[in-house]
Amino acid sequence: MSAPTSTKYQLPDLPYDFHALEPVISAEIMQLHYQKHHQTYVNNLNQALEQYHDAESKQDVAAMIALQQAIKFNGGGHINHALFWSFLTSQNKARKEPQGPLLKAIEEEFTSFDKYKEKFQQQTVAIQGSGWGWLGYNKALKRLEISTCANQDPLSSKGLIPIFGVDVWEHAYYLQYKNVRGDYVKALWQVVHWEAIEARYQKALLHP
Ligand code: MN3
Repeated sequence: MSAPTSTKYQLPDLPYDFHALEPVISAEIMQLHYQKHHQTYVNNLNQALEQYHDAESKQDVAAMIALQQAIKFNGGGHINHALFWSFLTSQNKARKEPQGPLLKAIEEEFTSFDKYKEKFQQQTVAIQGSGWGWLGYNKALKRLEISTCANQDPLSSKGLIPIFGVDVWEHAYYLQYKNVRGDYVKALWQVVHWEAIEARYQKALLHP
């Protein structure tokens, strides 16, 4: 009898071509970011989980604890990037701003969509080192919040449901924007898939 096959995480399909986000994000960046960076998080997550299950089967709690950082980093990298691809779309499909309940909630929280963009940009550009800027939903307080996370920490580590987020690791923009993170974050609004993000917000409202 063969050993049970454990579930392996896999690189999700990219919902568009590598050049779909041009000229905002070059095909070269997309290809490297998706095929190399995201794939590496997936591979390392699977490897860490395999080692974790092995340690668990030996009741080696110390080894299990030692693996938690690798699971957080690579697991976070995997789920953050899977979300990030879904937040973006080609310029001809991207809307300038959200509509409906999400727009209303943004206006209630930040006065206007422009004020939200300004605040989000400010906080996201100011992240020291590598990390992510997020718009999250606080289920307990029933409100939207801007938040930032270091490294690949997932937004769930702050108790928020991710609605929208931007990867500001240098690998996400350096080949095109060099060290000017602000230009990258500002340009990215042109390829935001608000329709998908509105759907995430609606789902978050229903989230148990
Ligand atoms: Mn990245």
